[in-house]
Amino acid sequence: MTVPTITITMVGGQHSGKTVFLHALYAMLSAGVDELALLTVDPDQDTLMMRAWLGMKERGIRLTATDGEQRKYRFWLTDGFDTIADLDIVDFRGSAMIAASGPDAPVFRERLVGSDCIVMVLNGEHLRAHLAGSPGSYSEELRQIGTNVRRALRDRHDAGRPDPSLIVMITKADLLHGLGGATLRETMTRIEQELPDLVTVIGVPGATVLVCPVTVGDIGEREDTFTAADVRPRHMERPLIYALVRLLEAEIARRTAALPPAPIVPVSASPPRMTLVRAMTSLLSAQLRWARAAAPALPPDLALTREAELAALAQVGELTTRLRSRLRGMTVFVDGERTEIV
Ligand SMILES: Nc1nc2c(ncn2[C@@H]2O[C@H](COP(=O)(O)OP(=O)(O)O)[C@@H](O)[C@H]2O)c(=O)[nH]1
Ligand SMILES: [Mg+2]
Repeated sequence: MTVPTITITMVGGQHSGKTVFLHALYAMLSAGVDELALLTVDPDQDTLMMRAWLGMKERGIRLTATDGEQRKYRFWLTDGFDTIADLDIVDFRGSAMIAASGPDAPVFRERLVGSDCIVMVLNGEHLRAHLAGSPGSYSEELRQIGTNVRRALRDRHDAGRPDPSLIVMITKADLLHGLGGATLRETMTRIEQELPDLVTVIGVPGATVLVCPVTVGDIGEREDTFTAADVRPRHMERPLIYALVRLLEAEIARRTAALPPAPIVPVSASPPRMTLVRAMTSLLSAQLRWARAAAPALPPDLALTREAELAALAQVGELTTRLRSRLRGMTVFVDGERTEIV
């Protein structure tokens, strides 16, 4: 059985923390965060990622820059023993978002259009400099991020595909701490006030954008050394959970609206039971069909009766509510207005 694939793409310049984020995310979630965990689809990828991560955590060796090819990652996201999604993430070079930069630029742009979730990666180190009064060169990187994402949103709209979820991830949040004597919370308030001007996508009518600061710990700036005790990743799982919740909420709404009418005489008194995996697969296969326009119609083993569809909706709804509660209090911009997830 194939669980829904969630395609996630990060948009950010070089050294913004994309590769370190992915490794920290995997290190945290391969050990599990409450009931959620990640498994690499390819066992070798687990070895490679953990080797690089432990080198950083235990020996203080920073990950080397991904200046070669883009790297593909494939993870199963599990909830207890249930597999709930198949995550497809590509770690591009920062230069891929610059149109004229070489062979990976067109691949990157096509990938963005096909993504269920776009993560705009804002470099906390550059944001700090920006806030401290030297806006300079970071503006150009921010502009490129905005242009790439707006182009992808327009292309998706033109193709009649559902909007991707949008996240502004602020990396290296540890470096924002203590800026000009301000607390991290005060600094974040200031950043949130300036964000609509810095990231123009936030102001696009109809856009909903999550703001998510993350950090791998107090590891300092690029030349600084650090110890294992300094490496303490925080909030890495949040972008992932948000992407999943948005996708599930949209699908639940779509499937609820498309439910066949209730029969005059109820078919069965109690809804049929099914595994979470089957519920997820059945409900989201339509979304899979969106992703692959040429794919055949819903396979017979996924077609559900009205009762079964209701049961699947309830089951996936419960999962969605549980995951959503982990995002409470986080900042989102809806149509450019700041609000919080309740
Ligand atoms: N202080 C601090 N530095 C970080 C953090 N995440 C990444 N870095 C550093 O930022 C630099 C660039 O990170 P990297 O993931 O390679 O960036 P990429 O080019 O976007 O993939 C490296 O020196 C990392 O050690 C963080 O949370 N805090
Ligand atoms: Mg990298």
